[in-house]
Amino acid sequence: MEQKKSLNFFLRQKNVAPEIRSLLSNIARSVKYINFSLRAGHTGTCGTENFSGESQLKLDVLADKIIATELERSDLVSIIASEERESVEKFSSSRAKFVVAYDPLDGSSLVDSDLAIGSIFGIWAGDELIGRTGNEMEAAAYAVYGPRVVLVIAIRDRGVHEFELNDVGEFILTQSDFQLEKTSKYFAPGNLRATAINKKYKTLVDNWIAEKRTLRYSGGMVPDLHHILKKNQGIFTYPGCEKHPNGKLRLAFECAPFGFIFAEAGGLALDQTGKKILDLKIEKPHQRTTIFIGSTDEVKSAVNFLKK
Ligand code: AHM
Ligand code: MG
Repeated sequence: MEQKKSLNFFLRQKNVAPEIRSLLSNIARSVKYINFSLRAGHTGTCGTENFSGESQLKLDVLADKIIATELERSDLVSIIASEERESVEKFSSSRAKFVVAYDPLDGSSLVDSDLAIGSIFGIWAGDELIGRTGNEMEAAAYAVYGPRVVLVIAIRDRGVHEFELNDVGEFILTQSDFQLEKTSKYFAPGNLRATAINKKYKTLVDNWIAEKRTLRYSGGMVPDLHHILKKNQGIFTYPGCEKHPNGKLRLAFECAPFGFIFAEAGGLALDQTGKKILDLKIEKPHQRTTIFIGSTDEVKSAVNFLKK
């Protein structure tokens, strides 16, 4: 019988540096606690709004606290930036080596309808987030809270791997070394309201429909992108519109971590102008960017089509 590999065992086998392993195990613990809170039904709104003016769920606030606590406890983190916090927060630790940017509960408006949601993490060495790019990341990860709870981890030059939370609270390897094909039959078109004005975006989506491609779109970036990795192919798009030329999604908390994960899996992430997401400089924590991400040829051809 094949041996079950725990997260830490697998990372050791992959020769991942002890400090990154240790940090990832704190992140895994926070995912476990967030999952407990979700299952315990800590839903409902707080009556407060986050920095971006979005109404906060009790779970948004709780998930943010759980992650911040685990990161501080790791004693390895100098700075955190969270989608639920206006500015970055400094921790005082003599061992501090990493910056972590995270979206504690992405897609939390989907909780009440029981759709899958997730958490996203980006990890940089050092003690500064502003001025950094996704290219400089050491690792990135996301969790999906769906029928299964999985943690997907990408480490620089060591691939992308999936671990599932089992009944006794351990993360066990379920798939290693994700690799994306260059073309795809799946499409996940975000911000379709942009088609009302952007006729090229409308034609792009119409073409995918005419080609009898398969729509897979849940409204949650994490499960939508996880679908692409699991099927080894797909494209997710979130262009801008007149009112929001840079779209909705955040560079530091959402797009750079996923750009890193997809690059490690042989995929690509570009913004609407054709710049690599991994090359974009983080100028402020809540900076937004458009994103086209997934199978390399699909991403290039979609962005080229919109630019024509
Ligand atoms: P959130 O971080 O406030 O939850 O928003 C991010 C989510 C993504 O998961 C998803 O792709 C996107 O918002 C969908 O947004 P919309 O339906 O507003 O176009
Ligand atoms: Mg989000």
